[in-house]
Amino acid sequence: MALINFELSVCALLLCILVCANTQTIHRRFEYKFSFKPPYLAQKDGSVPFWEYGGNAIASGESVRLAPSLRSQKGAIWTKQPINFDWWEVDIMFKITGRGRIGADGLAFWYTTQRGDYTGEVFGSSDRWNGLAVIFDSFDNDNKHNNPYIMAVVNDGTKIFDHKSDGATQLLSGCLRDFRNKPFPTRARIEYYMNTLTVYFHNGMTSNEADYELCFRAENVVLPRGGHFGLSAATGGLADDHDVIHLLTTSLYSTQQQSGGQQISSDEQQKLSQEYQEYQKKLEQQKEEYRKEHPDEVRDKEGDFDDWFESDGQRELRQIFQGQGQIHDVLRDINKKVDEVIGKQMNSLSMLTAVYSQSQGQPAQPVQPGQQVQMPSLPIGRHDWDALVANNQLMINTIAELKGFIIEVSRKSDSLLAGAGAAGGAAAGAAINPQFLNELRDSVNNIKQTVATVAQRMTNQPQFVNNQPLCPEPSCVSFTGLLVVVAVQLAIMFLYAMYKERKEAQAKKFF
Ligand SMILES: [Ca+2]
Ligand SMILES: [Ca+2]
Repeated sequence: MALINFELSVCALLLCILVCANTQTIHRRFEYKFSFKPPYLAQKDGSVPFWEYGGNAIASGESVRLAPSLRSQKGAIWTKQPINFDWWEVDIMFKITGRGRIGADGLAFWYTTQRGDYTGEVFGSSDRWNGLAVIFDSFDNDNKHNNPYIMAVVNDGTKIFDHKSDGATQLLSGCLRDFRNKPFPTRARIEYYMNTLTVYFHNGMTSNEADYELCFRAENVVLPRGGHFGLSAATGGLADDHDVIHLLTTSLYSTQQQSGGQQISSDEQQKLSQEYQEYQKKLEQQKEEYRKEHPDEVRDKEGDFDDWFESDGQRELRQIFQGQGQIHDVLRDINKKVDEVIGKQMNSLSMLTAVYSQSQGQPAQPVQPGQQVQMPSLPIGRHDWDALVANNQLMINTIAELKGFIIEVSRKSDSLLAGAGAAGGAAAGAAINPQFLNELRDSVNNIKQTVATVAQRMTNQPQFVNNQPLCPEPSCVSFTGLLVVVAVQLAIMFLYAMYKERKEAQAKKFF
């Protein structure tokens, strides 16, 4: 079996060389010596092939826990060998989880000339590193509410990382992304190709491979050659679990590199294809022998071709996932639109607040910077204002008239009472003549008419201006006036009844 495997890999390599020599695209090669992934990430003795780890890091078959959710933990994992290619792409799948609303400290990906110390000060690795750090900083040290943050920091081995400012002055570039407590593992793809560093981030809200988003791209990044890859994490007073599920490295080669570095002459090409043919013949022979020796196993192996075709269940599952992906896209669009609507509503609200403050005679609330609020024209127009003033004048005049009548009525009732009190008997009866009675009746009628006119005028006037009820001071006073008038009217009726009663008594005396 081992021989067949070896033959296969040699053939694959030869094929690759032949094919790649003629292609124009970027050549990619998976670097298994600089990668780890489940299952069997760690072997039975706990070691991870081609990697070494230390500090508080623990490796299992499924993941590497760089730092557990305990206070002041530090751990890291590093490649044993330095890399032997210039350009690369590293895909990291990780989970940072914790019970707290805030976590600490974070996780870092390294590409450095030397492996870091497991007791280092920067997210579980050494300070003054030479190379690149891509840091996933959970904790907001400078309290600027800008964490969790993803950033790249390039160091030449002299700089000390400034934790107090979360590296704000030292970072090459970065993006604000939440990577804690996500339903699916979060992922980062770090690409260094032709001195351009690009970081993509997958926020772990779906398991869809296509959901990577650009975090940042930085050009003219010069990193030292032949560095080590590493991952580290640390906790502080607050703590998260920092688990890395996989790290997959792919080396990248440009077409020029390929044609320049591995130029194959036509003779060599012929020779290689001859070798390839021979290997293939050998392989076929060996396969044939193997089939003769193990007829049962061979049938099983050939059955593996079924794996290339999907079953109904698999197809259904794939369709469900695709559907979910589409739903996710639609939701993202809706989310964007809802944000727009909320923005517009906020704008309207601030405008309304400004108008209300103005109508209350208070200065408008300060508008937040960047928020454009267009002030509308005055809510009460000149026309409304004129109507209001005219109405007030009318009220004042009516009240003056009413006052006059009330004084007159009061004077006459006073004289009536005085006459009745002083003379008495027949003398009192003589003092009250029918003319006076008529005058009294006219006065009462006048008051009634005036009150009716006022009531009519008030109903004819607009009650509301721009939805605000009109209740200026004079109109409120007129209501009190109305009450007074009613009271006076009652008094007059009472007096008249008294007067009538006396007259009747006098008449009885005469007869
Ligand atoms: Ca921090
Ligand atoms: Ca911060």
